[in-house]
Amino acid sequence: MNKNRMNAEKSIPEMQQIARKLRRDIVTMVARAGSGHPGGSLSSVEIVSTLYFKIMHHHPQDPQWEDRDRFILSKGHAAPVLYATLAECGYFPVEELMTLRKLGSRLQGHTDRTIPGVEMSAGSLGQGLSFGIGCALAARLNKKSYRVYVLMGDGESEEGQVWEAAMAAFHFKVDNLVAIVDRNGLQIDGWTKDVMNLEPFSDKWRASGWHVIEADGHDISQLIEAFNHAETVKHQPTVIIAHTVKGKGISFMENNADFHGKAPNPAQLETALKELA
Ligand SMILES: Cc1ncc(C[n+]2csc(CCOP(=O)(O)OP(=O)(O)O)c2C)c(N)n1
Repeated sequence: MNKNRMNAEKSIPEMQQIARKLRRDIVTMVARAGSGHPGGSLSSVEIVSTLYFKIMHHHPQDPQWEDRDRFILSKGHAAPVLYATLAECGYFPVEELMTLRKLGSRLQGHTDRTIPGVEMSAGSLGQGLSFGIGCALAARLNKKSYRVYVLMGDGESEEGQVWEAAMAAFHFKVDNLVAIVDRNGLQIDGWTKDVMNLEPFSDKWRASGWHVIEADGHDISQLIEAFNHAETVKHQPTVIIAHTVKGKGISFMENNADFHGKAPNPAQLETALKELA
């Protein structure tokens, strides 16, 4: 199989530059739209960009390439981070990002499969892991070697379906799938520990039969190591608990649940872009 890793030769400083650019795109497109989800998009920037630029095998010019690794954004409200990354890879023009949430635009507020590079229409939380297991089992049945990556939120992990899927992945020994939890500690209504405590979180995954890796979700080297390590784990699924900061990179958005689903106003956008310059 011809496995092409896009820009795999990029250095860590170059990856950090890409992450800054993606953050600028995210806040700008959400501000232009006047609505959207910046907080959980900003916390996932390194996770998503490391996958697309360093780990996954995919062809932006051929989004349906059947041997591509699959990325499933289960927390579909974080669409801006996926759109910005796909555009940066070349799936569609970067200028199109500014049509986010506009009438007639392909780039709806939550991910839609009609967008080149988007694998799953999402937005109703809790479904992506089940979908990903289906893709992973299909690879096994079809004797394909592609891998499946599912990104979930920690608030999303309060959904019962996530744990049904966790059981199924262990039962079927799904080792070509990696779940990543963006563990930013916040959800729509505040801290997860106050809304529905998830701890002992990693023990729950372990008890469900998963191999657990913890990493700093903003440290690209740690993420690369975690994804490479995951590839060596056989006969059981792997979860990477990525510790992140919601709103990462913009002082007034960091750890602020207010910016879960709110656009910055023009003055706030100016400040944000200065911080990300
Ligand atoms: C089934 C379902 N219930 C509720 C919502 C509304 N909702 C959208 S985002 C969100 C919070 C999600 O928190 P988390 O998964 O931690 O996302 P992140 O902080 O990473 O953005 C909620 C409750 C939804 N989209 N789907």
